[in-house]
Amino acid sequence: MKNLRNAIKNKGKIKKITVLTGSGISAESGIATFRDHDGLWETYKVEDVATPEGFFKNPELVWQFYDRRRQEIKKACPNRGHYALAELEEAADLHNITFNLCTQNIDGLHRKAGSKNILELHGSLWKVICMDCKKHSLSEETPIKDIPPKCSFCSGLLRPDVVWFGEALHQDALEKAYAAMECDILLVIGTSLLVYPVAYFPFFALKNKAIVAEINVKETSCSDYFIFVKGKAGEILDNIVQLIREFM
Ligand code: BV8
Ligand code: ZN
Repeated sequence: MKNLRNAIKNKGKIKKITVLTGSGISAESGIATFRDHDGLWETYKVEDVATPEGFFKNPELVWQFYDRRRQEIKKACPNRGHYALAELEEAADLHNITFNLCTQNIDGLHRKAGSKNILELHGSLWKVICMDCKKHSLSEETPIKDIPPKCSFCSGLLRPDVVWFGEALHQDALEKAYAAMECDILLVIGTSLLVYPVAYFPFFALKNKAIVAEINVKETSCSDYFIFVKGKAGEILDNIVQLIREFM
């Protein structure tokens, strides 16, 4: 924390703060991450449940995978880490500091905790798209009665409105995310930084002379490039937010 304090002290006026989160921030809410020892990719093969080819081959299996996550997430509550970020956004707003929260998570817990300016880079578990009429809609039925679910307008097959491997992120989300990386402070929280193009983002921030602090329970392959703060998001984010507020 001392390195972070010194970096912020020497930074001068803070005008823009960005946060980038991954599944680790929801771990203390009881939601499985992807690549930890008990992660989702231990039980399911990525190509079967998180690619368009997998969905085309077996939409039922893919919907069972997402329905199981919806059931888990429906029962989950935001943890102190989510709330700390919502409080940081509030404090930033009060001090006319621009705040962006970019998340790879699709669980909706940041919104539940009160965060407002959220960019869901990989989509949302609670939104669906019809493969036929392309209608986008909200879908909160949990558990899903008829798997795979059909469109109530044209009875076409519905898919989760998430970005699978091999699918491009939505252009506007990408543009907004790159713009958000031009900031004074970037907090990278609970992500292994193994998925692209999101894994590039902290390096864009570095190039823009941002202070990049990585909060994680263990070092990642990128930790040497950032100010690494070891700890659980739900336990240390309050202190980090407190530290940043001192310099607002
Ligand atoms: C694309 C779906 C191109 C929704 C997900 C270079 C450039 C571009 C693409 C690629 C590239 N190289 C390779 C690719 C292809 C691929 C890719 O990145 N592959 C990787 C595996 C090598 N990328 C893509 O396919 C992307 N698409 O670029 O398309 C294109 C362009 C034009 C036209 C067509 C195509 C799409 C990537 C998105 C894939 N979808 N999810 C869902 O089901 O959730 S990715 C999936 O991984 C999730 O979204 C997840 O958020 C994301 C990242 O995982 P993490 O969140 O980091 O989770 P993980 O378990 O890995 O780590 C958890 C961390 O938390 C750990 O570090 C742990 O220590 C920590 N932690 C645990 N507990 C705590 C904690 N930290 C703090 N506190 C705690 N308590
Ligand atoms: Zn339809």
